[in-house]
Amino acid sequence: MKLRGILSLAVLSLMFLPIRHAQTADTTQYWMKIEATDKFQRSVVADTGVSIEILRDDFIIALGSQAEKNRIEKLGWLISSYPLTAEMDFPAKDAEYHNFVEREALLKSLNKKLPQQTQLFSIGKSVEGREIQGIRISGNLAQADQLPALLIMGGHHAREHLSIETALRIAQQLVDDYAAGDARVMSLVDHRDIHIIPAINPDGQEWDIKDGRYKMWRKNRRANSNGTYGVDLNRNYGYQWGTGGSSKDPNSDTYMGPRPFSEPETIAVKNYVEAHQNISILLSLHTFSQLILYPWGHTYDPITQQNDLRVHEVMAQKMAEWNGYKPQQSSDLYIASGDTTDWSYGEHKIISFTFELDPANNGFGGGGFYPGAGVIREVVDKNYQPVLYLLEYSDNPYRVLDGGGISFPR
Ligand code: 0X9
Ligand code: ZN
Repeated sequence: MKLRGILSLAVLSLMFLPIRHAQTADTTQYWMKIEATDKFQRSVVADTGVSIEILRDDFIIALGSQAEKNRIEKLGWLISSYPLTAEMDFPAKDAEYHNFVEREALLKSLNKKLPQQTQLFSIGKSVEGREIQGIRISGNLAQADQLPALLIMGGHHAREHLSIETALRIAQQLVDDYAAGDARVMSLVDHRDIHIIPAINPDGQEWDIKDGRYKMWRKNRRANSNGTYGVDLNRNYGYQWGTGGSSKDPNSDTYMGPRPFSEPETIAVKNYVEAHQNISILLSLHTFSQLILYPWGHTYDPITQQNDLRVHEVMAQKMAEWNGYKPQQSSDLYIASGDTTDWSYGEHKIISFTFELDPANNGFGGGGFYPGAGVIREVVDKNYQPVLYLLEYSDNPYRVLDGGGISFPR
């Protein structure tokens, strides 16, 4: 989604290689090339209900239904469109990604490796009844609620498999480094309470890889009242819900749901966060575009509280030194309401970031969401230092400013 210059038409046509139908059998989705050059125009486009997938200097690429395509056409901004029809398959090299069962096994093995410092948990069940599993890592589990806490989540969006894998592998790295006696990691783990929930949307993840074929699925697997499937979990959180950049249409990829926190997955996150008042920093992993985003996302206005704004800015800037991503306010991308971090900051004043991980752009055939297993190691490595940095400052994120501020846990 980054501004990367103009692609040639030949390259563009490759980006529209046919991909399997993203919705139910009777609902065609369309790739659309749309004229939109700044955040204001992108927000108007996002408001139609399409999901914006790629940004270029003078156009964007979005995915949406027939009705949404009509709306874009009415704006006079539709350059071209292609139906999303056939199947998209990827080579067996992607077997390195962990599916639901493999993830459960890996988490169990981490717990076995470090039984005194790790605990497995579930925050609740998904629409289809899968456990939304996590791992808690702390040198003092018995009194972890008294320690400063960091929450890392991945997999709100089904097709963003790399966000799940990165969260999982960061947990693995922490456990391995602790077990190997790494001094910095031991000291951080001993004095912190780390919560990692790799896959918030396990149904979507499993659906997207069913039969060994990627389906470009984004939402959860809620059976909507009109026969379509899915609510966009990153539009379903309850802070300024439904105030822009999300859709009321159940067929839309950015469907906000019938009410805030209508979904078991988002309510589970809400309950978990509210049960752990020591969480001072939250990191929500998504893909792709190489961005570090911070609130607000529902408005172009910056955070009013100056020290909160500065903490987000300074931390984002610092983390960018390691992962090379671009730090910016969420709405600089486009306005979207009901996302995780607007809620966690807006409702709970938790310092909150969304990372849009690799790759930088889509490449060919929708590869942005499916970059292959070859990128996993590099992406985990470049994001490990940012995570250690967040852990370091989770006792009092305001320490990154000169003046200090409130300390955690509150
Ligand atoms: O649209 C989203 O939910 C996120 N991008 S993604 O490609 N992973 O779907 C970005 C959310 C950033 N928040 C706002 N712009 N409000
Ligand atoms: Zn996402």
